[in-house]
Amino acid sequence: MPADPQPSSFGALRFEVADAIATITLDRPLALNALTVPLKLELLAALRSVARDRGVRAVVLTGTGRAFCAGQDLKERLEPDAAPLEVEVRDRYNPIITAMRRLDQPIVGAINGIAAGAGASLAFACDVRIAADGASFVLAFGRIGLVPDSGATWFLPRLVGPAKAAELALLGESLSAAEAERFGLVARVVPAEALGAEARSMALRLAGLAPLALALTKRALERSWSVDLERALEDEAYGQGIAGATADHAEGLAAFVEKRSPRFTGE
Ligand code: T3D
Repeated sequence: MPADPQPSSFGALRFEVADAIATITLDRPLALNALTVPLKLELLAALRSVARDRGVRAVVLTGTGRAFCAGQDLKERLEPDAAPLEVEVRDRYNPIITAMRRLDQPIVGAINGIAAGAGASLAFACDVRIAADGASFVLAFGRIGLVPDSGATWFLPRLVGPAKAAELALLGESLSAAEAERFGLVARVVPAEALGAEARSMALRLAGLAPLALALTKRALERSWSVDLERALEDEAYGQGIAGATADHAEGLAAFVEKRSPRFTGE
């Protein structure tokens, strides 16, 4: 497996950090931001860069042009030296999804257009999603004789419920942004021209919160799917012990009493 490229060498992806927000933009608009091997490596490198950077407090993931991401680049897949499917999924897709879910910082998915196949999976792996009014989600895997991957079978039932998940996964029907909002898959739908500002505004709100509390909350929500109530209660108590010992908690209390906005530092 080639070494991870450095952020400065990114070619099919734009990676910018400003105001404590990292913006990762899939940038192959002519191919609807379909995922090639280099793009997957760039995406993983960007996520790892964010994981190392305590100055980044929230992430926005989006795409250039009329699509969020059309999933695997199917033309690349036809190349004679393409890796076997199982290897590609295990070695290149799964680490991206794992990196997204293990990231301490919250990820806002700014779903600017169609999210198909593994592109939909990327959207599902974000912590919250805001969709442009023309966006849609389609588990296109079945249309080419494949099974949903990159976490789609795990995320979708949890996000929209088992019945809708089965319908979307088996029939491969498209889910509009409005329907996605109705099923709770996206937090809100906004006009396309407002998407960037809305996503940035949500990321800024998240960036202003206490980073450790957010990271612990992400983990607790994730773990809640695989533990019983007693374990979840114990996890919450444990998390509260850690969060309660931070300077940020003291700052939150002081700000409340002094009737001012808290300034969280991550300490
Ligand atoms: O390694 C592995 O294979 C395992 C992992 C699999 C994970 C997966 O993601 S499998 C699912 C892969 N994705 C798809 O099956 C979606 C394929 N694309 C489409 O079905 C349609 O393009 C869309 C429904 C997304 C959009 O349709 P439409 O009509 O709006 O656009 P279009 O004309 O089909 O596409 C515009 C261009 O983007 C076109 O290029 P061209 O002909 O003008 O040069 C098209 O070929 C290109 N494009 C779109 N999707 C892909 C793509 N090129 C490569 N790969 C794509 N996935």
